[in-house]
Amino acid sequence: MTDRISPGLWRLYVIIDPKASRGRSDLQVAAAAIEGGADVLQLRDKEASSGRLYRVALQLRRLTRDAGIPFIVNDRLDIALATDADGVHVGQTDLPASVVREIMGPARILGVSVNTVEEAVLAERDGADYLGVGPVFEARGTKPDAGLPLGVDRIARIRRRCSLPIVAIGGINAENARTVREAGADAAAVISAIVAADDIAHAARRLKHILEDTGC
Ligand code: TZP
Ligand code: MG
Repeated sequence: MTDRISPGLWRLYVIIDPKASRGRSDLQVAAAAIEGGADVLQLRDKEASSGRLYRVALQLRRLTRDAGIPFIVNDRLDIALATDADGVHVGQTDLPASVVREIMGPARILGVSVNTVEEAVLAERDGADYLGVGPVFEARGTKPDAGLPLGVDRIARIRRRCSLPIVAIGGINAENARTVREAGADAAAVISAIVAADDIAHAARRLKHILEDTGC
């Protein structure tokens, strides 16, 4: 694991998803995102074989360790443990958060996707370290099964009921990033606005400034 800042201090959470990366390698995209100021990196690949996912995760593990930022694996606790990732991120249809916490112990980071206040309260009880809240805006281009946008009001409602750090996700870009911070999110998780950009490092840097400047 990496010496790490706590999730509440994250601002820019970059998700590496090869389906959105326009043919560039996961390693190349990750390196550029880190150059642009990513505070944490997640690997999300819904199609790779376990073997391929493991190899890519190992590469990103080395890269993030050298950069001194946390590395999170989406969905797959086995890959997270096998590569000594800092944590894992699960959704409502993945392995239950309480089970993930029990298997992986207290030291690694557990992120849980929630859509409602009720799910947020349960995730907190089950041992989550942060909540992924979304889709805040339209995100079906990147996540076909994402529901309708929740809007920033949902962030504010969850903020009032839970003390865990909130990572907003879904359709976040340089135009709307400020609004998620103003609604109470600590960080924004971004796929396409960064990994599909012509200049990934520049896109990351721009978003990072916006998220930091909000000063909430
Ligand atoms: N979970 C909710 S929306 C989403 C995920 C993984 C996709 C976010 O991708 P983008 O391209 O930043 O909208
Ligand atoms: Mg999942």
